[in-house]
Amino acid sequence: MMKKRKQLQVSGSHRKLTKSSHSADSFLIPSHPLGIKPLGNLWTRTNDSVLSVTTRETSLGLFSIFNDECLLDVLSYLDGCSAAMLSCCSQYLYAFCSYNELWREWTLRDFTQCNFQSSWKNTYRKAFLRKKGRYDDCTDLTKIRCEQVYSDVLYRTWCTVHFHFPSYAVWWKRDNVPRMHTKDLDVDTFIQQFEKQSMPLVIQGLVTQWPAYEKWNRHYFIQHSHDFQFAVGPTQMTMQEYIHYMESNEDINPLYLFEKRFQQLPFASDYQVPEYFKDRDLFSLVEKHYNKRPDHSWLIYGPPRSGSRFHIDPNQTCAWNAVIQGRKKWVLFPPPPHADSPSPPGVFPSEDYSQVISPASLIEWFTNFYEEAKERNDIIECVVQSGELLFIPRGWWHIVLNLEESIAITENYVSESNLSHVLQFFESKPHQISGWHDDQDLQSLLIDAIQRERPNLLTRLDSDDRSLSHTKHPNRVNMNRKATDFRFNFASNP
Ligand SMILES: O=C(O)CCC(=O)C(=O)O
Repeated sequence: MMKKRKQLQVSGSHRKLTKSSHSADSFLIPSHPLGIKPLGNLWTRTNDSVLSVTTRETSLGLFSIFNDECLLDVLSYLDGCSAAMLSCCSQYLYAFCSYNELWREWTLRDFTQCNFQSSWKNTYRKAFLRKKGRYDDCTDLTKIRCEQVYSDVLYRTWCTVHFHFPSYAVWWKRDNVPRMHTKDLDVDTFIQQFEKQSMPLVIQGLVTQWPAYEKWNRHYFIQHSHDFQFAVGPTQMTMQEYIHYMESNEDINPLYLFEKRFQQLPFASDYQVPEYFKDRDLFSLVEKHYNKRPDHSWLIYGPPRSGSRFHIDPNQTCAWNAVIQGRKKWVLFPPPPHADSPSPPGVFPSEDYSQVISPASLIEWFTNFYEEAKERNDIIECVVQSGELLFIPRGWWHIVLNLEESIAITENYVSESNLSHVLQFFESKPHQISGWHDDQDLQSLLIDAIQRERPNLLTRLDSDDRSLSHTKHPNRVNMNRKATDFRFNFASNP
């Protein structure tokens, strides 16, 4: 069925979004289900524009002193019940109290388990009634029209989700990551030319050989996971619940399934660690000797618009990300050589890199910062297609946006190429070690396991480092190792 569209004018902030689409449809903007319009429409209305201005003030009362963004911030301190009561007061309050992202926030905050219904508002209401032991009143809520409400903030989020996202296609075209077919790439070439050179690479012809490539889809996942509770954002869902959420959500930044326990499920045997990484991961030596290791392997599943905000992978590890279904847009920036090197545009790490502030949604980053990012000559970007695998060297910034419903496997590892960085990180930032749920010191276990299995590797690192320390390389470790007191002294690790 064709979606009903209505010709509307758009405000300044929308014009930019609309320009990125080149189709004749560009000027046909769909109407909001509650009848909310962009602010620009207020100024071109002839009859009742004065009345409409008054409507915001009278309709919001004391709340009208806040601009739309602030008002949403203030409302986020409420809970669903107070918001439901407040929304009875006026059309504007109803419109703001219906904002999808607020109901999502309240639901995820107030209920540990949530079975997504047709919207976050309905999900909240049903979870609330269930908590009160009421199973009778579970019909979906009727929507009230808000024809007098003009708000860019309310309109833009909805419009981006339903209309603009596919029109960003022009952005996805840029691609400057080298691609190699596995038949033309032996392990040694990979190590020397990509891993050691810290160069991202797309490898083709590997994932397509896995049973997962043929088998993995919604139905197969449901069939083979039953009641398993997958980690989905801050909550948990069965696969069936998550697939229902993926199909029906209207979130600008949909919840992402990121599950490290998937190795317990039968379908985990449908892929194999590629030869470039297999038997090279030094954390597997820790596992061999101590029967534990940091988290390293994840199943990733999400709808269009979901993905990962800008970050650097934990513990200075390298990673690979294999796309089994869908397409992912990646933007990467190399590791900062110095602590004051520029971060990606719109991304603000704290001084010790333990926290990163960036736009709340991926689309917001692409809308507001991608053009600036494109001007940087160190940007690396690509769309990884299903059946391809991306190698991400240690320390690279990256943002990942799913262009379609996408399934991927990712694993992080430490090899000879990044061992010195990993050890340096453990030494300098022990409180930032991630994915390690044990009281024992990970650094000691890693060094001990390497000493038992690959003693020459530590000797080699030591002598490499001694020669480098003569050149006073600013970020290098200066290692003074004995069997029991392996220590690093180093400059801070960005
Ligand atoms: O969303 C993705 O597929 C990328 C995941 C990622 O960046 C990571 O695991 O570090």
